[in-house]
Amino acid sequence: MNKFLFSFLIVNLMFVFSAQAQEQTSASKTKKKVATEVFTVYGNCGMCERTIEGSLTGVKGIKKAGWDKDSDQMTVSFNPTVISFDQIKQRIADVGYDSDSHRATDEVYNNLPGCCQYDRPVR
Ligand SMILES: [Cu+2]
Repeated sequence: MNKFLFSFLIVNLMFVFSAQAQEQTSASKTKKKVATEVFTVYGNCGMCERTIEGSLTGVKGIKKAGWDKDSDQMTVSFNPTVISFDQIKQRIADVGYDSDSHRATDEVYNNLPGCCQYDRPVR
């Protein structure tokens, strides 16, 4: 096991324990809200997948984020009291990817690797 993987596992473990502790202390208050949205994000390949998902990795309020390159479908589970659906789509646009409602700037799009310059939706 390499060092990176090991520290990654430790961080995950700590997260699980702190999440459990948090759940116990807030159990009497309101239940944790998690929303899940499925929407289209335009892209091409596995590299796009890493960039798109990477834009939400480690972001506060994001529980799960996965993009499927065959269907262009993005599935995000998040806590809407921490991050909005709009902010999520904006983060994806900020790394170069158009969604059904948010568009990347031409500058960021043009800086994507050639293989990742997907056909943009007509606007
Ligand atoms: Cu790509």
